[in-house]
Amino acid sequence: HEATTELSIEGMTCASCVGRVERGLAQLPGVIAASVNLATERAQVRHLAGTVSVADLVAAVENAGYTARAAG
Ligand code: 9UX
Repeated sequence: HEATTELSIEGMTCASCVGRVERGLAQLPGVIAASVNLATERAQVRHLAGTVSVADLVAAVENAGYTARAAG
């Protein structure tokens, strides 16, 4: 089934940053959609349960050049 994971992201300063993070997350197998809010520095990731871990999502954001952690 589908699940949503929320991440807190640091380092984004413009709309292009948002696009980089969204594309980085969206290309992971199992991810259905990724939506980043620049103002709140949060990402909501919809994915198939069990296909991606928080660590996978964090790694994708870091590969795009930003810092992420599971949102509290
Ligand atoms: Mo523009 Mo966002 O260079 O890093 S993409 S600030």
